[in-house]
Amino acid sequence: MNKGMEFLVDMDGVLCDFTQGVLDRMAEQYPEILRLPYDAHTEFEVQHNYPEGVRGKIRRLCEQPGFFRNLKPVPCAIEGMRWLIAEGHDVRICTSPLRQWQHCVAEKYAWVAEHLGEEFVRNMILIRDKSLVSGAILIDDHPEAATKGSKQPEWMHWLYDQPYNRHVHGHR
Ligand code: T3P
Ligand code: MG
Repeated sequence: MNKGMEFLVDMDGVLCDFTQGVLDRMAEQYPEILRLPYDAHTEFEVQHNYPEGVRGKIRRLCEQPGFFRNLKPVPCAIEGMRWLIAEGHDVRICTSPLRQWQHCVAEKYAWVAEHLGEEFVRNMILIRDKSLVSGAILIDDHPEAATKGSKQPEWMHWLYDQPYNRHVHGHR
């Protein structure tokens, strides 16, 4: 019998450094926009940390080809995944594609193949409503991950620390 627990692990903001990916593209493409330090990003969507006039430009950076493919792993995240797997847990990735899915979907698969191995790609669930997925624990950086879906989720939300979720009650 499998002694492990069913873990669902989010990608952006947990395994892949989405915010830094946007900051790097801002530096290259819009050096005139003043970039905030990483920890000053207190709004979940990166563009909402910036003045209204530049939000559209910032939002579209993550729709560009190569954005998701080239995100850097969050420090220790890959090691953490390998540890959970080695401990005998049932580990799946549960990530939402952008509505602008054209590059994002295939690039998320390619990212996992590179960082966790081709075999692990079969453990990926791409879905916008994570409340529909079964599992014991969802590790996710979204402050409202447990309440924004259409159903009461089966899983417990473990909030992955990021500057934009430190206001959440019970955050440690
Ligand atoms: P994930 O479910 O892997 O966290 O919205 C689609 C994905 O993009 C979703 O991925 C969240 C992520 N995302 C951010 O993390 N920050 C943003 O500002 C935007 C626009 C998306
Ligand atoms: Mg996320």
